[in-house]
Amino acid sequence: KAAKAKAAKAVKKVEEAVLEVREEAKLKDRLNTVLEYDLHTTPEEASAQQMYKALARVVNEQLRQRYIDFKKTKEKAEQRDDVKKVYYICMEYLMGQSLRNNLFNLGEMEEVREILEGSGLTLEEVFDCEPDAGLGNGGLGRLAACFLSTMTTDGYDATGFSLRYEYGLFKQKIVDGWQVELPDNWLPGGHVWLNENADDPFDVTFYGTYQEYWTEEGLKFNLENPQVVQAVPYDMYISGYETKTTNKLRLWKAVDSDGFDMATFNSGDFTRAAQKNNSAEVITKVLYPADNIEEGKELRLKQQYFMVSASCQNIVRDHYKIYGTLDNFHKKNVIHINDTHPALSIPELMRIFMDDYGCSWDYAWERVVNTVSYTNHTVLAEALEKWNDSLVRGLMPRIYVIIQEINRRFRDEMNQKFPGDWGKIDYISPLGDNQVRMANLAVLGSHRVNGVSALHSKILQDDLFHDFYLADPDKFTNVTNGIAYRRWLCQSNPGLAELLDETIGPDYRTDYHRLADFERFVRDETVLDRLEEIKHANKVRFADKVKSVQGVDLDPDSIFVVQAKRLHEYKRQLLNALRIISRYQALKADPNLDMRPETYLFAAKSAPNYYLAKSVIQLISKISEEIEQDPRIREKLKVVFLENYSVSMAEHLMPAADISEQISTAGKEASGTGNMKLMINGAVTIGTMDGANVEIYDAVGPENIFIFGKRVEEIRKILSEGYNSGAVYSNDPVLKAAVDRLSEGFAGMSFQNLKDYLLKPGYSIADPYMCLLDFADYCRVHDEMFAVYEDRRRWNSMSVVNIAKAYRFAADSSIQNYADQIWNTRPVLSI
Ligand code: GPQ
Repeated sequence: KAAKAKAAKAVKKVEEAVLEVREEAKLKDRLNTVLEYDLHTTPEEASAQQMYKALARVVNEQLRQRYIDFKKTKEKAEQRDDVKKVYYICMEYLMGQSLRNNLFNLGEMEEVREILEGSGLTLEEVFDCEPDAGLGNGGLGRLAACFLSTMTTDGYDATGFSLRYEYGLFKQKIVDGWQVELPDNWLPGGHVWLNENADDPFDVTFYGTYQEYWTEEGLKFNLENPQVVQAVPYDMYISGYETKTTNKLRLWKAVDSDGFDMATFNSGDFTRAAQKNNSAEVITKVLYPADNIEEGKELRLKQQYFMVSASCQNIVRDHYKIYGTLDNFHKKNVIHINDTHPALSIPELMRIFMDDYGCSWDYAWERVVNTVSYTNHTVLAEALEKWNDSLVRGLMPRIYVIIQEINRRFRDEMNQKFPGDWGKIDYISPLGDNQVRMANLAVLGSHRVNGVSALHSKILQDDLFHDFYLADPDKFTNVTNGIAYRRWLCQSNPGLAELLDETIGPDYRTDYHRLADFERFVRDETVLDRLEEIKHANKVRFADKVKSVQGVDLDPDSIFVVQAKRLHEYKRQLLNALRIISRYQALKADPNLDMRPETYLFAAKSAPNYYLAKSVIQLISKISEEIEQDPRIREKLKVVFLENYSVSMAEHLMPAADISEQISTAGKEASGTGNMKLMINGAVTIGTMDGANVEIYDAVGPENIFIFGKRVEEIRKILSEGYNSGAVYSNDPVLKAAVDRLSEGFAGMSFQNLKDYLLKPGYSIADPYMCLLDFADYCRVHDEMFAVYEDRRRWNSMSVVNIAKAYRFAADSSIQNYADQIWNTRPVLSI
């Protein structure tokens, strides 16, 4: 029996090897075929663009095949009671480029490199032809992308749902220091990865006149003259690393279901006929470019319901097709709503269960709540979604009625828990002050709620959702964010990945815990020297890139200080700028200051209507401009604003950073994930005790990170006593000089507005994010850090610890936590 099993295993191995050889052979042949028949060229004559297109088509086809194969594995798992389908719904998926990622995951990089040798093209040239799929703003959208990719590597049956925006996040141009937005028309190069499924659309219903009436069978309703919009799915296949697991991201496009309005056209009104078509299709025209802020616009609400309705209908239909019942719906499915943007999933699932499948309220509610879980990503008041009652009622009359019923039952239930405490009940209800409060809806309609770092989850329990927490403490948990390290380390920093292969062996690529083994080399001088060389080479490579896209020269022997993230008051790019100003003033006073040259790299997009954030960009640009005009100073101090920050720029930037700036006001950054990407690439953090910085501190220990600034409790106390930025300013001459310099300005432009912001109460208090309060400590710790940098041995050993301890921030760890604590599911395939 044993011999038989052994033989069978051997046969299977041979079969797999044969299959692999066949796939390889197929790759080259298929590529040649596509080049010849579709693009009318040859491998030798193809342009980089053509080569990209051809490769993308071949790889997409391969993934499609793998997706179909994986379906069989999933079907077998349908009988297992420890496996669920995971649906991750998110308004944003910041995928970046796909070709490199897919070739890397499929193990085809070397082969393609060889194929290209005959063509005179390099891999990089070909990869550069692909536009980023920029279907997200920042951390939230990139997290969704990292999670989907990691769930796939780790063998889960996972599907992402989002929108097929025709235009992703705007392209940023800096004109005279000011951010200007250009449309991101990504589909011409990006659509090769989108597989249209025109024969699997769903109808989404908006508006209409809603009426309820009684019959013998009970309460019925009628919806007259609604607008019906078709949701057409476009599937992007998601590869995992060294696995057969293949998942998909399903992106919905809005299409007018009546198509072209022939009646209007026949009556001679062509323009109106065409416009009608537009009115539906505008829903998926463009991504809202705001991060951590909600504007309450009707089109945005339309986008949310459109995504949610199509996705939920799809999920319920697929479940019913397999099982013929909804009894086990919550035992077989997980619906994860990423922030409150998809929170309408809760009433929409209720609607589908009751109206489409004839279920009772209680039957539906039990299943919906036990299927849905919710992640909160911010505590900023301006980001908490509150929709006008009348907007919701007008746009989705049936959904509004369901929310009213949810609200009524919830208030009843809370009155049992907190009898007569109407203030509290009012505060946590989904309806109140003529608004639909999406966070309350999300919490009460989910069986689990989590924050994205230990500190943030604690703030949710103590503060934002405190009353919910009192009512049901077990509902709340923490899952610290993580990153797809195969992308952010193995792919984007091949030099470091190679060093890790040599020192700790390649197992860390599939088992993130193994990365911790690298700490053994903390005092190994050969390894430390290698690390120094790798970082330097990455800086040279990045400098070349910046030279070619922006025409700016960077000195790879200077220290690279990086702050790359959305531009926000709470992230305090202004604090960084103030410190640079004081550095500049010190140098002006003494141009012979003995120091290693410093390069400050900023990369950030601002929401288009966020005037203050745009001013900060302009300040940074103008400081940069003025310094460039001074030959003595520019040798030592350089400030660069990197235009159009994107996933692919981040992939070049992270490996080149020496210092990671994570300087948000304590309590404001839910987690941060750039901090993790920089850390795993060997940068050392200077940061506040905020978000995941706290856990980075715990992981690396106080000797391997630079912490400054007031803690959450201190800030809370100062705020309650009344924060006076003016007093801080008057008592610190260095700070005062830097702030005063804002009025005089840089390169001929005054920034009095920013000085006013720091010193004069405007809409809120002066200096609401307390840049001035933390300034002195920030400068002190920064000086300390620069001094340590000069001890290259010590610095590189800090780098080793940061890389090794970054295993804690692998998305695999986050996903494991979601699976265990929230989803109660397991992989379909394990690696
Ligand atoms: N985040 Cl609410 C966003 O990127 N956009 C948003 O609209 C909201 C949150 C971020 C958050 O600011 C970071 O601290 C997190 O690391 C990130 O989400 C992922 O959780």
